[in-house]
Amino acid sequence: SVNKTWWKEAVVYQVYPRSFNDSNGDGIGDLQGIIQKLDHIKSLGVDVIWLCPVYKSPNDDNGYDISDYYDIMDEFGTMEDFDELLSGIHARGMKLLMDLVVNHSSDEHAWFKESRSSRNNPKRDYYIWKPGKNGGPPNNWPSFFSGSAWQYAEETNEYYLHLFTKKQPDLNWENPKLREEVYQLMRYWLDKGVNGFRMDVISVISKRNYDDTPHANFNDTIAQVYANGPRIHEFLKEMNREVMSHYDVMTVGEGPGIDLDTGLQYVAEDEKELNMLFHFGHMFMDHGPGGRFDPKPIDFVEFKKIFRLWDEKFKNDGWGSIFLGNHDFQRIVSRFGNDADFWEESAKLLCLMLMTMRGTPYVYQGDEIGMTNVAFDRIEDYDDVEIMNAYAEWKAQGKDLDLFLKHVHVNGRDNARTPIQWDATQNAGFTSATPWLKLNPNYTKINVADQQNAENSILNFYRQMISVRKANPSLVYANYAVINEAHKQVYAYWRWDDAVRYLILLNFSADQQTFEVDDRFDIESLSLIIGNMGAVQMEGEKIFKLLPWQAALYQL
Ligand code: ISL
Ligand code: CA
Repeated sequence: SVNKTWWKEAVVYQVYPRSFNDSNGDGIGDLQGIIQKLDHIKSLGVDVIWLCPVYKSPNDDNGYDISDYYDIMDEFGTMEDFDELLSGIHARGMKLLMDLVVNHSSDEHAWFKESRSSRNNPKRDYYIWKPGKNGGPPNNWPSFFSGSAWQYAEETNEYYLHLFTKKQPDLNWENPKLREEVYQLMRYWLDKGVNGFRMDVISVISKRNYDDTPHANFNDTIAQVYANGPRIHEFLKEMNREVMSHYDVMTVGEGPGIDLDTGLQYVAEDEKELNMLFHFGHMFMDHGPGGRFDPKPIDFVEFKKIFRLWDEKFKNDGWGSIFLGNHDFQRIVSRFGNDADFWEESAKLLCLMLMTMRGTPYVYQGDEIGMTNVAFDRIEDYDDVEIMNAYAEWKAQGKDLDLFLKHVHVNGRDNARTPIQWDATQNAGFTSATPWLKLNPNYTKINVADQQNAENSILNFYRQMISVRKANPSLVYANYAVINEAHKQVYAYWRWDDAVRYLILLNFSADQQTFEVDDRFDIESLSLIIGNMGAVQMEGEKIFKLLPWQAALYQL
């Protein structure tokens, strides 16, 4: 929308602590490790750090299963370390966004231990308990991470709901006491000085009736049964009134099943719920009906269309976020770029796209040096619970396990979770011990130290591109219009406001492309602001000849 605020103008950097930097030689990234690298993050020019969960957790889903919301995970350090991290971030003029995971807790949380102990425990109703049906679970709901979403608990002869793993029981948002507990823990962190929250699977906290899902396709079950439940907006308004409205903070909602019809209501300014959303259309477009382990090719024209439709949705109200990857998906250069023949060029092109769209850009750790997907040849080398559960399911069903491993190479979440490649020394400078997840063996070629010294590196391109965004605030708010959306290889768009006009050209292909711009604006006087290989050659008044993976930002 037109109202200007700091979080619209911010560039966010996402840290996945387990894989960032190990300070104490146990093979696991930790808070002191992040503190040691704050100058690296600051050097990018970003404003906000989003820290994936660091709360106390038995780590069934790497911190997305929280056993104490008021404490730090042992492996990551102590509350003193956290306070030091927060003040180190603030001292450098940056802000900190915490991950808020309150659709579910860990089954090792004290609330759940009480809840499962007896049917009349005062905490019973903090979770969702139902009697079984015909000797089985209460309904046919599937979990995100394979199998039924219900787990039987002997103590009380009932089932509890877990949309994710069975160690992630869903919290019961219908219970006002539970909601007050959530608001209280949010205030605890905000009172410490954190600057906002990224809200994990916030789209699924309000449950519908517990009828069977009629859908065979899991994505339909998410969209029509799990997401956008009847009280979701009531809960978010209450949360905003009780908590966020008392602080100058930013919130970004995450969640599958939020689509173009339902998205605006979460972030429209008058609704007073959240500030912005991650939209996921482009993140699921290469998942077949069987989900991420059923890959299909990306439809590039559809990719452009998704960004256009969301931009239209938020142009007068609400706000979007611009991201191409995170800890749940592939490496962006392997997925949307070309990590074989045009690794450097395409990584820079994706950066140029991120920093020239309308919305708040998010950079995931390691993308600033073009880290790539990894292909371990043994399933034992993987760690992610989503991969391991799906593997067990394929095995039980007698399906082709070599094929499964191939799908993991393409789409597994561990692609984005291999440790950050700081330098070319043993273990990439990430740890002095055996890392919790193997490094990508290409760390001798792709690492921060080398790129630090190379003027034209991907790393230095990220720094330049972020400073270009800062120097051109119109890139944050200006109008956006895609040019020739039907073109199968080139993504081109105009950005403009009363003061300034921009043209962005991105060749998403390994071939040279001839591209004609439309005549929305006269392009007689073009000046190149930045490109990944200089200015684009012209062949006529409005015709550009783009080299493979060439990207350029012009001012008119
Ligand atoms: O990647 C997905 C499915 O294959 C997504 O649907 C993803 O699981 C979903 O967006 C929720 O992700 C978030 O919550 C999960 C956690 O495992 C992810 O890491 C987190 O980003 C449960 O807390
Ligand atoms: Ca450590």
